[in-house]
Amino acid sequence: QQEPLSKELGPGTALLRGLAQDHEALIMEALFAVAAESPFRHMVTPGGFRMSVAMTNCGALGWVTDSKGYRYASMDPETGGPWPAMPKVFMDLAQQAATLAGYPTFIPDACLINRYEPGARLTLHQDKNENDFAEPIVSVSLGLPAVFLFGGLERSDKTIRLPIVHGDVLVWGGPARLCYHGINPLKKGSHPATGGYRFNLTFRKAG
Ligand code: MD5
Ligand code: FE
Repeated sequence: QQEPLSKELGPGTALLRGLAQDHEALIMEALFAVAAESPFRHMVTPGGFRMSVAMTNCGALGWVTDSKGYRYASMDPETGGPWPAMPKVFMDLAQQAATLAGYPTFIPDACLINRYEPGARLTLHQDKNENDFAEPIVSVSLGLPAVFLFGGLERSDKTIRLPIVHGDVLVWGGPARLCYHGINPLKKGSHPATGGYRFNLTFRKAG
């Protein structure tokens, strides 16, 4: 029996080590089905930088960035159609994690899927394109391990480094919801479930 509320990360968070492992095969199958419909792409930020992380989405809304800014959109700009539906195994896992963390009414309408290749990283940022910061974010890590950076409410606050591995699920709510965070450059490796990649699913209530 693990302690759901994370002491390392503080109030509002939960670190659920290995929660996604039981359903790993179904999750990977669903992830590849989503990517077959809305492929991974490297988006370009308003500042003109190509992101090293490749992204796609599923659910009613998807996070996008381009020359005009950062936002949630109901259509995939690459396909011109709606994002793929959220697979049931995704929704069930997100709600199970949120419930364990103390957010039993969480119903995500967006799942951003990040794909990291060796060297890919996410610099320190806040997630603030969602409408209601009282809603948590659930994050599921798959494949190669990574080092997660967790800071405070100011960019200059000190950060802690948290190693995260395949199957780990993190829940960010309450006072942690707007904390700065990032992912260190991915190290090269091979994982039985994902090959040379790390995938991360982030479930959000965006609208
Ligand atoms: C990742 N993704 O591993 C991370 C996991 C992103 C992103 O950061 O925006 O796609 S989500 C971690 C997260 C979300 C919301 C709040 C906090 C962390 N936090 O307070 O540290 O690809
Ligand atoms: Fe983020």
